Amino acid sequence: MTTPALLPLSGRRIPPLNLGPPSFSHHRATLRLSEKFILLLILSAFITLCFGAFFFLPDSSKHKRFDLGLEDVLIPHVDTGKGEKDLGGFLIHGQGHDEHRHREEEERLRNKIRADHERALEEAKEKLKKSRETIQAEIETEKNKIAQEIKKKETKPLPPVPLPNLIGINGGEPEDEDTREKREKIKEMMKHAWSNYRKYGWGHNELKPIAMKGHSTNIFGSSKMGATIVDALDTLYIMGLHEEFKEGQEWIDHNLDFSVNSEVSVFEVNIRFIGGLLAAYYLSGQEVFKNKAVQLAGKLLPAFNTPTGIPWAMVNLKSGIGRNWGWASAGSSILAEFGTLHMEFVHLSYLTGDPVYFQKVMHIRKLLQKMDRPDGLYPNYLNPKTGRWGQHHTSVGGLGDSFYEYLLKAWLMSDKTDIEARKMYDDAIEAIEKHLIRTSNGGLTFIGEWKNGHLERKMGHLTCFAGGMFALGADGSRKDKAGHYLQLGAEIAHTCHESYDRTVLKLGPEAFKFDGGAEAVAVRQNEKYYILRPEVIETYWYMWRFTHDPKYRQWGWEATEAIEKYCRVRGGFSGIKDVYSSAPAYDDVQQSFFLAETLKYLYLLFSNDDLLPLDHWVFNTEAHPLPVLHLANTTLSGNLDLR
Ligand code: DMJ
Repeated sequence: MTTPALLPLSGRRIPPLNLGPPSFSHHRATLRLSEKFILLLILSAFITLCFGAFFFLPDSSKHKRFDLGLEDVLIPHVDTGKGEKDLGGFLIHGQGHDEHRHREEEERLRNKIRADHERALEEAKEKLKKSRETIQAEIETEKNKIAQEIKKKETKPLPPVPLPNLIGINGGEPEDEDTREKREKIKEMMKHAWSNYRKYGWGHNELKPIAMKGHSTNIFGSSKMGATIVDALDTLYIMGLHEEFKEGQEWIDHNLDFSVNSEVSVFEVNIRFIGGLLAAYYLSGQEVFKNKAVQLAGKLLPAFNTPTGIPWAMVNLKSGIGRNWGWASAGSSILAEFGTLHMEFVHLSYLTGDPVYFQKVMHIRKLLQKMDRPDGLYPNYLNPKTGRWGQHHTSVGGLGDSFYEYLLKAWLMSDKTDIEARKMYDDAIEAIEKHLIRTSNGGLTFIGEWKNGHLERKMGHLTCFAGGMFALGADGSRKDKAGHYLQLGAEIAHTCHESYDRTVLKLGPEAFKFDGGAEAVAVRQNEKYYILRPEVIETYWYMWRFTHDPKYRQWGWEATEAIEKYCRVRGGFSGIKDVYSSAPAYDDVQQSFFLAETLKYLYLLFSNDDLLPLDHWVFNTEAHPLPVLHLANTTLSGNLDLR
């Protein structure tokens, strides 16, 4: 919007009407714009009045009137030092000067005032001639400009941080033809999943591959946050799918916005979005990912405003109001949710130099350390108001799983200096082995669920990740029990493979029993589904890395073929409702973790070990690789000295 030239005498434009500080709300900005029009009209009227007065007042009072009126409003007081006033290049002299020159000057002055006045009126008329739509569009543009300025001011530049050792971010090409072909096939599956999401679900959180449209669940809130894009980025990167990676980057740069009135799961957003963005940043070095991760983390912080500092399960990104899931025991927060923040939050403090993230997760750890644990086990539920445990249920599967994983990984990502985390992991695993791990009648090792002192002989697909965790934690274990833990990992991998092998489709059910004659099979109808989960393949991959036993690649390939045969549809990949049925129904969801985890672990299983080596990278629970940080002390002080 242009401002009419209100410059009657001084030749100096009156500056455009001040729009106020950019922190004013958009609403205020709209009002200011309307005020501008009103002011414009008042000023025009005022000039007309003065102009008229100039002609009708007696001669002697003209200059005086001029001084008192227009000068005060429009003319800067510039003292020339010669008893004269410089009025925009017109010198008005005192009495006794030549009458003729005086008239001429007066005439010129009058003409100038008239011309300026007419121009101002013309411009004002032009403005008022504009249609309502044009004016509204101009107001919108102005509002957007202000919003952009506010945004710019809010995004403080982050301090430059030396990148940790980033070894093996591409490569891994296998020598033998057969493995290379398998790896290529998995890459092709990734392309199929991505291109269909690109075509039918772009910007939505997930894809419905049968209906060929976008999909979402309540964990992502009510907004389109492109969960699949963020979750898939690092898989695209390591597969060398750089075009697709760029597409994702552009979407994130232009569309990923966290100022939305949407209630999201703190845990899911942390592992998928913050984890995904951080991994994409480390792999590609593109600042946009780091900035978005930090913006989002800021939106999660209000979730920690509870009487204990144990975060709520959900937070509204706009209002910062948090709450817990209605189904969780007596308003509790969930162990696997508030206990799966450490890796990402330590990286956030590392990248920003702001200890707040580190302090939040260390506070949780301190609180847990102080609490009594029934039978040495961590219950799945903790009330964030009272700081007391809810129901005494313990699981290495759903509701508990990644809490244990993150204790181990906190130690690994600190270059094994966070010995406090390692101790907590060792203690927890010892109690789990004692109370939850058993051998079935058929000789299968399984991890059951502990419910108020009773062991339920049921294992979830989610629990199968623990095979990989035991193998990963073998090195550095207490009393030199590395061999034992590697063996335990192998046994869990075997059991989970059995759970796949004993189905019709060779894909594993959601949960399987070791009870009443059942051996690694689902009994209840609502536990027979497979939703493209990664945990079994994740364990095959870790076991492959630590043993190079070819059976892990063989099992991984069986799963790949089954996914290709039964889950692949024209519009992507779908979960299936019953792995024991030869004519399964589709659930019509392509989960974002299929691209983030399942396909990534498969690709790594058929790659050489130099791709993302485990002594330099630690994978978060959503398979997003984060580099090991060589930190002095991240354990006890609460003052993070990261550099
Ligand atoms: C993933 O989102 C993560 O692995 C999480 O820790 C639990 N499981 C799902 C996939 O099954």
